[in-house]
Amino acid sequence: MLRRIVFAVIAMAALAAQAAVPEFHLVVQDHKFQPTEIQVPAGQKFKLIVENKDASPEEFESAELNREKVVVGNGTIDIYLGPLEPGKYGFFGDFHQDTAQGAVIAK
Ligand SMILES: [Cu+2]
Repeated sequence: MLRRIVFAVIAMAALAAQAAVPEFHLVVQDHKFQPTEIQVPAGQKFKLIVENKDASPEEFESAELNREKVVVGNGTIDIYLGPLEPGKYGFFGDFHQDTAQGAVIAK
């Protein structure tokens, strides 16, 4: 019983820690990212919420951010990033590289 309570407290603490992370929204529509540039605070963890409004899947990919994550059609994913040094970090949609291009700008 005590163990169960301890787990519950840890789970709540983890949720509270996640809630404190600033969130930024990125939409995929017509195989493009909106917005194409996202400004985030440097030196801080943050959450990128990627919502795919297209019916087809897309993959958020960035060598500079060391991430590669599929978001299914009409799906949403969370990507935890940072802390980042100030600078510009390009990303792209691996399934539609011609049109899906963007960058995270850490300041
Ligand atoms: Cu890929």
